[in-house]
Amino acid sequence: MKTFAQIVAGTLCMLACGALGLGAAAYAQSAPEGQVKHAKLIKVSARRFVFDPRNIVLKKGETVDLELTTADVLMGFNVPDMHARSDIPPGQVMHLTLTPDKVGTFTFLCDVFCGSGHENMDGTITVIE
Ligand SMILES: [Cu+2]
Repeated sequence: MKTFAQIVAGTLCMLACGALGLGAAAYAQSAPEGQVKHAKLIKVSARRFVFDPRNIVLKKGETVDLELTTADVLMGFNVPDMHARSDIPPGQVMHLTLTPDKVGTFTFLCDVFCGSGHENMDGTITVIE
């Protein structure tokens, strides 16, 4: 039988886990190449200190597979509002699956320091209805 303390702890955990889920604007999943299928592919290439493309338009509820590569050094691709990120190691093709569930404009950025200019390495994801 559960003690009162165990029940309280379990309830608090459920509340905390629920709170973590709120505020995310997408379901996100990072996976090695070859594991993502049936999603629209969008190629995003990084190099010091830009992403190409810098503006990505997605449809709410439509799953996309972002194919991430870097032309030079290790980069990070991070969409804080969607709780989504992936490293982009040189010579590798990374995949980040997103299913946006909120309309709006969300910033993505490089979160691995890659030199002076790194601070300005960002772009936007615009989610439309
Ligand atoms: Cu960087």
